[in-house]
Amino acid sequence: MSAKPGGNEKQWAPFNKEGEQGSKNGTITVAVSGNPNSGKSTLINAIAGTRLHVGNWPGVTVERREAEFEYGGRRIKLVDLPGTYSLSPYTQEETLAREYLIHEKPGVIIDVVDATNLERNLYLTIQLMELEIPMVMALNIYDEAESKGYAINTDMMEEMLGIKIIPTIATKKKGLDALLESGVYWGQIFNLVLGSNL
Ligand SMILES: Nc1nc2c(ncn2[C@@H]2O[C@H](COP(=O)(O)OP(=O)(O)OP(=O)(O)O)[C@@H](O)[C@H]2O)c(=O)[nH]1
Ligand SMILES: [Mg+2]
Repeated sequence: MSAKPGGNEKQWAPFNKEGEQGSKNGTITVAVSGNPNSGKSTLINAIAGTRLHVGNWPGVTVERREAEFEYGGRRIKLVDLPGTYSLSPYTQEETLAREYLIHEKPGVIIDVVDATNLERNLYLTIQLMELEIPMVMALNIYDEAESKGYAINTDMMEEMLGIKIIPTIATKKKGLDALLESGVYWGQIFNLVLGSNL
């Protein structure tokens, strides 16, 4: 996909307007969010491999993993958010995730959902959608959902939620290319809308 109207690089680079931080120096920041144990870290490890840096969130001992790399001609920065069931500011993890999403304004959210536990996971999904940041769902642990015989109608879910859903098996590196492609695509589309001040 070419998301570059009229050849004006400045106009389309994501979140280039003052104060918007989804993209710094042309880098698309992709926040990986989701419930504890949904497979966020496995997914980031599988995508980033040795490019992964592990540190801590400022001032706390909660682990922060991030990775920067080129993908499809764009520079991507993946950030692994602490696992949370909601964005209510009650636990340290929830506060960190919430503050990051609200103040750092990533260009895209990858919402990692445990396909074996949809009902519980979708609560956070709805809260994330309210932030109005472009979002793509990684319907992860899809192998277990299949082996348990769950019939998940992803087309219907996409229609109901209005977001792209990509089944993934992070442990087997399945679906990850489609996921990244989709994330970059939606980040760029959203920016086109912002860039044209609609
Ligand atoms: N079967 C299966 N297991 C998975 C998949 N993805 C992750 N797992 C397993 O799920 C468990 C949790 O994975 P993590 O990557 O640690 O989950 P997380 O979301 O980072 O967890 P927190 O950091 O605690 O929020 C691990 O045992 C993984 O091996 C998958 O697609 N299929
Ligand atoms: Mg983790």
